Amino acid sequence: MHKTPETGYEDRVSDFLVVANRLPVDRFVGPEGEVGWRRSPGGLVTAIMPLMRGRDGAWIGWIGAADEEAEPFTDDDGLRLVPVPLSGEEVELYYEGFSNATLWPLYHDAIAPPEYHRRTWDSYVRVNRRFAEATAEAAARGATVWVQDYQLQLVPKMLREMRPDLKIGFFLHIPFPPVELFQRLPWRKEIIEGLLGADLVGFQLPAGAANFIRMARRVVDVRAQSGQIQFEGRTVQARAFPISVDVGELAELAARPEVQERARDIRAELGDPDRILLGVDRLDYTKGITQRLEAFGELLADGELKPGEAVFVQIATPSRERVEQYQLLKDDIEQQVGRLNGEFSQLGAPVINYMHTSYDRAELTALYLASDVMVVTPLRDGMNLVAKEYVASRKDLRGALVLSEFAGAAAELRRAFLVNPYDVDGLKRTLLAAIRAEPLDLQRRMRSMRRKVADYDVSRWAENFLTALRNEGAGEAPEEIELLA
Ligand code: ADQ
Repeated sequence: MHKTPETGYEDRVSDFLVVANRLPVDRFVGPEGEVGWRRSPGGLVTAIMPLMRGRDGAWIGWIGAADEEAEPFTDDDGLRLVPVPLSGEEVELYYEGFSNATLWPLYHDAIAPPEYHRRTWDSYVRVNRRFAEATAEAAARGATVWVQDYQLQLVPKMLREMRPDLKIGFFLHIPFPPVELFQRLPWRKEIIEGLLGADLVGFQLPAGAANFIRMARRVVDVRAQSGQIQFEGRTVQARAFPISVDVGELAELAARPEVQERARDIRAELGDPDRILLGVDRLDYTKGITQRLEAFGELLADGELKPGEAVFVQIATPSRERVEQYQLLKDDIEQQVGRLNGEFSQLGAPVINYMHTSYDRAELTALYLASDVMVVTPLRDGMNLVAKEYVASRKDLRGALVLSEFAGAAAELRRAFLVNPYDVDGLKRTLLAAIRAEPLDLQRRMRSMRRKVADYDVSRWAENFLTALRNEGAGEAPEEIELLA
């Protein structure tokens, strides 16, 4: 498709486009060998679908399988999907390499040492260009484009060069790190300039926006005030839009009799212990899984908790399994679980139930309802949706949330049992406090946290972002920026 001189971009149809590393669908092969696409569950697609209705929306992304080409297609809900192909080598270099072995650890305070390789960077540039080209091909004149996350930080600038008529927004789902860390990146200038190609750059927290503005001042010498950056004759806004969950969906699931029945069954299957502690995470070193299990193990070793009094259920979704740090972590957790169970379990009653698998939304909600203490202790996390999902599903006002101070969610969920996950003694004390809390105290805390989550769910998050992109305004300005600069 080429631009026709008289008409501009009339052969391109979509006026609202989401660009993300992955398409929100999974491929499946039916009983007759036929290939189909199933919508993959996820907050982002749920939030964005209503906004796509009534517009010619399109989603640009990778189909999740290497070396496979697929034509654009429309799914059963009328969403146009535009696949971007990746070769096996690009999956290794752009995705597993630069995105997940460089950017992911660097943006999470270098919890694991980030790797810097020119070869993976080159691939990141190439793949970002391919995403930008696919978007430029599909977007109607003056369309709104919303680019998602750290894998695609160069797309805004590339796309603006190809299509200056577009409105471009970018949202970063993970933290934007402090200058001291970000400046290690050999390609820091390219990334900052890539993001400055957008009209609006959104972050989970005001601190992320502030870090970004400080870094932009350093590397490209821009002027900035109250979240407005002047760059190359344009204004770029940098603001916080804390993401949330689909509160209605979770409330509906939690109210289903079969989900509540399943929650009771889960408790019975675990031997009806006094307290069930639950962790639900992607298997990732940022999530603090080993730290929380260590604290739990010490409580058993100290005799503060008796086996049978409390059971820990840890669910870890397989993730990035070909990246070395993730393989090491998986082995560490398996060893730790084996050691603690060997030491403290009684026959048929393990103290830790560890599941390395994914669950559907109904089963996950049943687990939330079955548990007494939800343990969310990341060492660093952009937001953490599990914490908000737990709150959204506990209409019964029961259950305690133990939450890391270093999760973005802690900025809103101030009535959780907040904890520094690096402090093993603090973690032990906080777990005990949550286990022993009075029902009335738990009710008060849960009521206050539920108000926060109900007031601002994922649809409002998406609407706020898009309104700010359209108008300017909305979102939270990075208030501390003037002091930090
Ligand atoms: P993630 O790091 O993936 O997200 P999180 O926010 O907790 O972390 O979202 C995980 C999602 O996966 C939740 O909806 C959860 O229910 C689901 N999930 C986790 N384990 C599961 C399992 N075993 N089975 C089924 N579902 C499971 C990134 C950032 C976060 C940010 C989000 C959204 O790292 O900080 O909150 O994006 O912006």
